[in-house]
This record gives sequence, C-alpha cells and structure tokens, in this order.
Amino acid sequence: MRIFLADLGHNQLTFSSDVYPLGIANLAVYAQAYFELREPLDIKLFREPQDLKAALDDATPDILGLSSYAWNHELALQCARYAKARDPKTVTLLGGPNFPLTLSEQETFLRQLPEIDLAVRGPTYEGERAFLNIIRRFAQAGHTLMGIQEEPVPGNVWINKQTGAFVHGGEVERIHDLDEIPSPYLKGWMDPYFATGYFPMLTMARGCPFTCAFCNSSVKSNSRIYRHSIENTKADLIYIAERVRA
Ligand code: B12
Ligand code: SF4
Repeated sequence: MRIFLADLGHNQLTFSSDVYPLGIANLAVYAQAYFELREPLDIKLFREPQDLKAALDDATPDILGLSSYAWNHELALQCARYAKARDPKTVTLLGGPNFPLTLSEQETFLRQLPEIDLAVRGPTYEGERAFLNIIRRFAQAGHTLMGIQEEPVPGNVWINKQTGAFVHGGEVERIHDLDEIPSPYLKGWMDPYFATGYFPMLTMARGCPFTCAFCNSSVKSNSRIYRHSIENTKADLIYIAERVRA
C-alpha cells in the first residue's frame, strides 16, 4: 500500500510554518508499528508542496493524507485536487486540528470539500489510531474507497460518494500511555529535517483540563492529560541535540 502523508507549508514569499512535521511522522511511525495485515506499507512524508507535486507526477499513491492547520488548509486542498486530477482512484484523507469539533459542523465542512474523501474527526489528538483504522479497512476492503465506505470506521467521517449521506464512525479511545507511539526521531523519520533549518518539535503530553471558549483543545474528551515517560522524552532530546543544526 503506497501512502503519501503531507504536512505542507507555503515556502515562497515566506514560510507559513517552520517546524518538523510531527503529526504525520507520528501517523507513519504508529502505522509501521501496529499495522499487522500481510501487506507492505510504503509510507512517504512530505513537507514541501514542490516535493509532493514531483512525487505525484512520478507515481500516484493509494492514499494521500493531508494535514489541515489554519496556515496550510487551502494548500492541502489544492494538492488533493491535483492528486485527484492525476488519478481519481487516489483516496484523499484530511486530518489535523483545523477541523470542526461538532458533527453538524463537520458535515457542513465536508460537503464543501468534494476533493476530500475521508477525514479524521475531532478531537484530532489521537489521529494515530484513526489513521491505523482507516488503512486496515482499506487493506481489507480491496483498496477501494467504496470498500472503505461500506461501514463506519472509528475516528473517521465522510460523505458517502454514492448515497450522499454523512457518515461518522464514533470517537477513538484516548491513548493513555503516550509511549505507545514510538518515537519518530529514534525511528529515523525526522532525519531528513535536521538539514532544513526548521525547528524540531516534541510532544511530552496531550490534553488540557481547561475550557477556553475559543480553543479547540477545550473539548471534554481532551480534558485528561496523558504523557510520555521521562525516559522517552530524554532519549528524544539527546537524539535531537546530537543532530540539530546550530
Ligand atoms: C506546537 C504548536 C505551535 C508551534 C508550532 C506550530 C506548527 N507549525 O506546527 C508554534 C508555537 C510555532 C505555534 C504557533 C501557532 N499556532 Co500553534 N500549536 C501548537 C500545539 C500546542 C501543538 C501542535 C503539535 O505539534 N501537536 C503534536 C502533533 C503530534 O499533533 P497534531 O499536529 O495535532 O497532529 C495530530 C492530529 O492533529 C492528527 N493529524 C495531523 N495531521 C494529520 C494528517 C492526516 C492525514 C491525519 C489522518 C491526521 C492528522 O494526527 C496527529 C497525531 O495524533 C497546538 C495545540 C495542541 N495541543 O495540539 C497549537 C495549534 C496547532 N496552534 C494553533 C494556532 C492557531 C497557532 C497560530 C496561528 C497562533 C497565532 N495566532 O499566531 C501560530 C501559527 C503557527 C504557524 N504558522 O506555524 C491552533 C491551530 C488551529 C487550527 N485551526 O489550525 C492549535 C491547534 C491551538 C488551538 N488549540 O487552537 N503553534
Ligand atoms: S487555550 Fe485554554 S483550553 Fe486551549 S490549551 Fe490553552 S488553557 Fe487549554
């Protein structure tokens, strides 16, 4: 299964984001660790839109997963349209925090995005589990969007292409021990970024007990804080310190 995961940034007049693509690297490292079906996973990460375009011109992926943050949403959609124009069979998947939190808003949002086949529902913090669920279903359902859409998939939402119905698969369980997610640094997924001058990022904990009205981290299911162990965080910090450009 060929999967492209892209957390794109505008990079012409200025950089819209200058950090390593931690969210999609987590998806990749988690899928590599827990995808148990007898099918090789070929996952590539993309940070620059030019690199993604060149890769799409070269070979179309089965799944194109795009991060949506406030600063790259339109860019992600543009690339989804490009991928669909090259090969309509490429399944486009959207994830990230720039996604509405309530089901009714999610439906309205998705109905405006015909280029997006599937999306990870909010709260988006356990994208790893939702992503693993969708690639398992894709493998079991004969590599087709129609196969995926036969039944709801936990953590995912979509507009059914045939019936037009909005479908939601329910929330995934929070990850209580964040060490369940292997380190993308120690597994080498971040190595290409040490040469870029971008800033490395780490997650030490997830969740927030507060409820600020303007913030999408304030949903109830996100109210408990879960963390990585000190040992894992320390190992990441040492790995980064030994490699990052001064
Ligand atoms: C670190 C951080 C920053 C850093 C780095 C930002 C960056 N470019 O990534 C700094 C300090 C620079 C920053 C600045 C800003 N930030 Co900030 N930041 C965060 C923070 C605290 C953590 C982000 C993170 O790395 N998380 C860890 C990774 C693993 O999680 P993740 O990226 O969300 O990815 C997971 C899921 O979203 C999902 N997912 C992500 N991509 C994809 C793709 C696919 C295909 C799938 C299936 C799933 C998926 O799965 C991943 C694994 O679970 C979040 C709040 C939070 N707790 O998440 C806010 C947050 C991302 N920031 C936010 C905002 C608004 C900003 C600013 C615009 C604020 C401002 N007004 O200036 C600026 C601009 C940022 C920029 N242009 O780069 C908002 C974004 C909201 C939105 N609608 O997009 C957030 C969500 C805060 C909030 N709760 O509102 N920020
Ligand atoms: S803005 Fe409020 S709800 Fe959002 S992360 Fe900060 S304290 Fe938590």
